[in-house]
Parts: sequence; C-alpha cells; structure tokens
Amino acid sequence: MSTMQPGLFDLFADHEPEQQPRAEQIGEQSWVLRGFALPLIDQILPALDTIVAAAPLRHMVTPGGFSMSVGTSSCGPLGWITDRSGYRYSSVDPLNGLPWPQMPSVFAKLARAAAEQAGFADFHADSCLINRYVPGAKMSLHQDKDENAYTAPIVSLSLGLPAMFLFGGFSRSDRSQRIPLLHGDMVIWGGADRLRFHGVLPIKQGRHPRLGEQRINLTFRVAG
Ligand code: MD3
Ligand code: FE
Repeated sequence: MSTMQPGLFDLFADHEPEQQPRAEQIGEQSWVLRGFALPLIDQILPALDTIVAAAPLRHMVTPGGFSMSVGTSSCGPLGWITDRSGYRYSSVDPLNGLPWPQMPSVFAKLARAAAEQAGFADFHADSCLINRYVPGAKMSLHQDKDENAYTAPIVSLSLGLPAMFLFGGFSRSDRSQRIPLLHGDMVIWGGADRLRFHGVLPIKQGRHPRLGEQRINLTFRVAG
C-alpha cells in the first residue's frame, strides 16, 4: 500500500470503513481495487444499457475462423474488433458503419480515478471494450498488443457473476496466478505488467442480483 496515492479514496469519504475499497497489489505495477466502482453502480448500469441498445453485443470471429464465446461491443472513439482479416481498432461499428456510442462521462471519470489510485496520472481512455460472458464463456490466455503504444495502463471493471482471472507471465507457458474478480472490482495493469499473458476461466453457473446470469467486463484503453 506504500505506493498508493492519497486523494482519490476521498471519493469514498462518506462511506463506512468496511465499505471502503481495498487495494491488492498483484504485480509490479498492477492493482486490484476491490469494490471501487460500487458507489457509482447506479449510474454505470443504465449507461451500459444505453450503449448496448445502440451497439449490440455480438460474437466476433477470430482470424482463425472461430466465433468468440464472449459477446463484445465498444464505446468511445475507438472499438476493438476482430474478423477473418485480423484484430484491430476501428472508429466505426462494423454492424452499422456508425461511430461507436460516446463514452459516458461516468465511465471516463471512474477509469481515470482508478488509474490515479494505482499511480497512473492523467489516464484518458479512447476506447472502452465491453465483454459479456454467460456461464461457460471464457477467454483463453493472450496478450493485448493491438494498441498503438503500451505506455498507458489498461483499466478494467468487472460486473455481475464472479470470474477467475488468470494473470500469467511474459511467455504463454509461464505459470499464472488465479485472481477472483467480483462485481464492482477494478484492476489496473501498467508498465511492465502491460504485456503479460492473461485470460479468464469459464464462468460458473449462477445468478447475480443486479446483472442476472452474466458477467460483463469493461476494459478502458488508450488504443490510438
Ligand atoms: C492483464 N479481458 O478484453 S480484464 C480483453 O475479463 C481481456 O474480459 C478480460 O483480456 C476480461 O483483452 C480480462 C482485462 C485485461 C486487459 C488487458 C490486460 C487484463 C490485462 C493486459 C495485461 C495484463
Ligand atoms: Fe486481454
């Protein structure tokens, strides 16, 4: 906790100590902020509904021809896409040719606050990838290398059903840590950890009181 910045927990100053976010360091420059998003959840969920109404979640196809088990959409200036011709960022939704929905200010504010809490000042995401997992959906070990630069951290928010996140090393065969991620948790991966392999084990059956039978993960990135 010694490298945590003062200040942003002030967002939670009116909360009881047991409701305050707990920070866990999971790597050299990576942190889990337990429950960090909960104070804003009533603003986050309706904003998410508006986005997926305009840019529906869809199962994209990998360059290898497999349909992803995760449904994806995006908001903000750039959205991550994949099809038979490769992985990349696009300024338009390939389903309708229109710009992705705007990033809601509550998303931008939350991502910036989480990054600052982990020691990364001035985080301005230009992309928010929305991943929806139903029970059984997973994400295999991979690295995120489609962004233009790796200097900015990646910030994620987990919503709904719990997930077991795999946090690996710099080659695929390195052993992974298993980190449970729960509704409201945020994670910040920066610096040296930015290019670590990572993935998500198949989501277990269950029903979340707010989200139902699904997990939704938002990842905020500087992609362009
Ligand atoms: C760790 N998503 O969309 S959180 C992805 O839960 C992705 O949906 C997962 O991996 C999910 O690419 C994991 C996000 C995440 C993103 C980038 C990372 C974790 C990372 C980069 C380095 C290390
Ligand atoms: Fe990833």
